[in-house]
Amino acid sequence: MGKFKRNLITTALPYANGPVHIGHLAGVYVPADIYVRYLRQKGEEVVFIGGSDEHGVPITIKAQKEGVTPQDIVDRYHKIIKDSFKEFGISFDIYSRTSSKTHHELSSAFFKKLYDDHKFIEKTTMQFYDEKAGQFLADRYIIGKCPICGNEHAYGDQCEACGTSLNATDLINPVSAITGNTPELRETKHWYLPLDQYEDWLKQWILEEHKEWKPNVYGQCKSWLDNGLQPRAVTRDLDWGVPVPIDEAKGKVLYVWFDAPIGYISATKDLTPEWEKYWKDPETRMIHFIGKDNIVFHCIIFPAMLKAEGSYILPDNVPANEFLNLEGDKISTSRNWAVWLHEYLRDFEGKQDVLRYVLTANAPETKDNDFTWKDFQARNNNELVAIYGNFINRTLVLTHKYFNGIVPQRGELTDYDKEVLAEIPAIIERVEKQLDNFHFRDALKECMNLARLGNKYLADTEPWKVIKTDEARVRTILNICLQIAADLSTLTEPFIPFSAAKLRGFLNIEPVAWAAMGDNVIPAGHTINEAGLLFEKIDDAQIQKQIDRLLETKKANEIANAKVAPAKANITFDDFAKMDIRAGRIIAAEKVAKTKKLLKLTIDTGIDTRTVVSGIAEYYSPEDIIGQQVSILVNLEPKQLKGIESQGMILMAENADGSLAFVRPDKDVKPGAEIK
Ligand code: B3M
Ligand code: ZN
Repeated sequence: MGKFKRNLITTALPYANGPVHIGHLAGVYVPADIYVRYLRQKGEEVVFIGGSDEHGVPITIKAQKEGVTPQDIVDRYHKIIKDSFKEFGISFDIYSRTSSKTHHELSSAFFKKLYDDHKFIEKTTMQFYDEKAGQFLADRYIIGKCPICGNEHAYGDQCEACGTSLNATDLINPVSAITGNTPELRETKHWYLPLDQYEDWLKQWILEEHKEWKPNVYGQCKSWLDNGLQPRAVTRDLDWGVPVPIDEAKGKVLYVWFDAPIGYISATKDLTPEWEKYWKDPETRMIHFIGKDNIVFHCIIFPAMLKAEGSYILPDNVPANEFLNLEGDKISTSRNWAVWLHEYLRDFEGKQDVLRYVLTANAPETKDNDFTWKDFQARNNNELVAIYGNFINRTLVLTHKYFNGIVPQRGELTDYDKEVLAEIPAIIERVEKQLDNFHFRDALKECMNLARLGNKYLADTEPWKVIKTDEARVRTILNICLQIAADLSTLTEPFIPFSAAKLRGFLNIEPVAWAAMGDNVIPAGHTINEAGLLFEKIDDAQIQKQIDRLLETKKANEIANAKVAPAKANITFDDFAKMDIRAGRIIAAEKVAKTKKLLKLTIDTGIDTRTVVSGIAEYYSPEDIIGQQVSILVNLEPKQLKGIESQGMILMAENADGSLAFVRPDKDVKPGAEIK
């Protein structure tokens, strides 16, 4: 770690306005947790900070939607989110929240210091105001077209499509998210951080001194800095947040992106009285794990705040990830297009590591990536079970079978044994190199190469055959396999900690330090435990259930979003009166042979009993509808359908997805009743 003595690792504070999903896990929390576990195994000093972001418009919008208070919302979701992270083994030293007293005090004092030091500029400007709602429209309360990328759904503070940070007045055709009205402009005073004054310093610090940052992060920073920075308001006309601690600003709160990153500091303060050592000593290495939509806040705005304050360190790196999509579509909370962590845990109990593994193997490190359930299943069955699990299982079973579960003494090594043993430190070194550079996918691939090496060694040496002629040789082979197994438990611990612990249980060993990996980690004569399965196959039915759930969501979204057909031209009353529509009753129903869609219905129309062929077979089965009432147009010209004369038409309402529902009297009426 060179010039540093300790590590401060932070993860973006998710808004406590909904549960967390696989996108959060893949983009931020799993990579951060891998990194932290790796540092801990190496014996480095590290604190791992997380917490909920409980302020800002995302919270108040959600509260308004549900008709509850913002406090209700944050209390509910803080708990759900915190529990999900815990279940997935995200090993925070503290998971805090920005509604805490410490945070209110600290962020308030931070603002006050900048204010007293004349670091802000005050401006009275015209801001969007919604007359009907009776409030200013800060941040997500205003929606319009992004002037940079044309996204129609950009917010007043940021376009999430292109990541640009915006001022509300930049938006094209802005409308209020509360009422949908076009807002008016009203005068209001706010405090601005003059980012333009930090431009030269930021250019030097990022573009010259941090060329090692990931290309996606460096590139975004460069493009903002090249375009020139503007002063940015850090206060808002809202009633939910940290009150601005100056008299003149009564009724205003700090901008959520001003207080939220200070949340990292307050969480550290809640964790330890020694918090200043982490935040003010240049020998601390601070790393922010975030998603790409948060880059501007962590690389430009927060550093400028820290610089203005003067006593804090700056991040050494900001390894932001791109986005994870789900089955080819952008993950979306409002469209329920997500795999929610609490639901995953319900459906795949005890399989946290499978998700951690898949999300890492397929992490959106350099570009957006796609999560599919088929890939999830394949990676579990073909990689975790077939490669890692298979090697461990064979090693343990053979050790029990031939040596009663006692690690055998090795004899003389062949050249091949030496070659295999030499490969272990080489793999460890490659894993390390990838982890040091935040390349978690490649690091995991290398780990699996150790399991592959073990499998190949077993397949090449064939102990199950050799045992018949040369037991001593088998002792050597299994001794080597057990060393590999023990190293695998250490090497994969950052990625799949639950399985690594399980494997240590099978091997009956304590955690091994990173530096102690290699040869002879498990001594001859040591007794291992009864073997179990490290991973289990996931079958098609389990996967299909998830896919079906998504298909249903897609359908529901299509219906919700479908455009209603435009109105037809007016008709006269006489035109309408020409139609003879009656209440009828289905007295018989059967499928029309060799068709998918058609049912042959026998209808009591009150006037007569007649046959109608209706295209409803995909939505209703004959036995379910006999006896039901319908509305029938009785004076429609008869028509031959599949050789049957259809005498009229049943009225149906058609959903956007083509599904059908009967239109019928809402109380039972006598067949023949006129519908008009
Ligand atoms: N709550 C945005 C987000 O959840 C924001 C992050 C704050 S990090 C200090 O993406
Ligand atoms: Zn945009």
